[in-house]
Amino acid sequence: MFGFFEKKQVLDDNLLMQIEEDLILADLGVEITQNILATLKKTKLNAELSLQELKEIVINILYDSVAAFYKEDQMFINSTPFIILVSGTNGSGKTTSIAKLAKYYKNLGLKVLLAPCDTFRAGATRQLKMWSEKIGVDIFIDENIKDPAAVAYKSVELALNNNYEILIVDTAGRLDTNANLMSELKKIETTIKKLAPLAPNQSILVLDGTIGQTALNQAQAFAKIINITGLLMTKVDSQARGGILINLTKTLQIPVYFLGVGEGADDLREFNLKQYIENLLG
Ligand SMILES: Nc1nc2c(ncn2[C@@H]2O[C@H](COP(=O)(O)OP(=O)(O)OP(=O)(O)O)[C@@H](O)[C@H]2O)c(=O)[nH]1
Ligand SMILES: [Mg+2]
Repeated sequence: MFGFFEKKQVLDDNLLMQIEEDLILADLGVEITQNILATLKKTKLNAELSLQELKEIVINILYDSVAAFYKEDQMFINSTPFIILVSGTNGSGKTTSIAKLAKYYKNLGLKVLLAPCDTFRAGATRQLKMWSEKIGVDIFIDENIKDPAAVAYKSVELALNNNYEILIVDTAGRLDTNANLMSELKKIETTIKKLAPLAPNQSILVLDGTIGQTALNQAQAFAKIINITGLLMTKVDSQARGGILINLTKTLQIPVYFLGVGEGADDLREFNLKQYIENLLG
């Protein structure tokens, strides 16, 4: 960001415009961008500004605008089974991310069960089963059940009766414009609550990191139907460069928990807000 900046420059309208353009291009969103510009105008108009000073102002505003949504131990397991519902559009990386999360929790010494609630796409259950075998965690399988909410129900029951500490629920990919599939997702959420009223303990929306600004609309649409509590952005293998994650948290008021950085089971990173903002500024 701010590649155009040379040594020290007088902060005039022209420079402000260039800064604004860069902030918008970085997908930070209008509100945060205007906030940064207002601060610059108020404190630095017509002053000589160095790139370092500019970066510091931007870093502080970015951090302050979303830090409140990032708490320590945000994925803390406060009850068992700790039920994580995973949703998102087709091919966003849900199933792969579930494999990564399963491994993450298994490595913490927790007993993990997977629920294959994608009964929609042929082969989806098999795909999750293959991951479960690879990672060495359990999966609920009943080929006769075709209703995803029923698979969810049975999986929660199994988790409750067998002292599983983590239950991760895979769901079919769906476009947020498909009302039928969105209400099916709502039904899965409601059904889980029948056996575990406080669940899902986390409801994670998986967003494809390559779709840019579209992620914002997707996230808003999902959040209207179910109670999303956190985000996982996939395919940011070559660094999530844009500011879209800040924009997402600011707009939806929910944190990003994890980043997917590859196709393997170990390619999961806990999201670090400070680091992300510093990388963003380069
Ligand atoms: N490079 C990269 N590829 C990923 C990442 N996460 C998932 N993928 C790939 O994205 C493709 C889709 O992944 P899935 O996990 O099957 O996605 P899904 O959301 O479960 O797909 P549906 O169930 O069909 O909606 C696969 O080829 C994955 O290997 C990631 O973090 N980085
Ligand atoms: Mg899937």
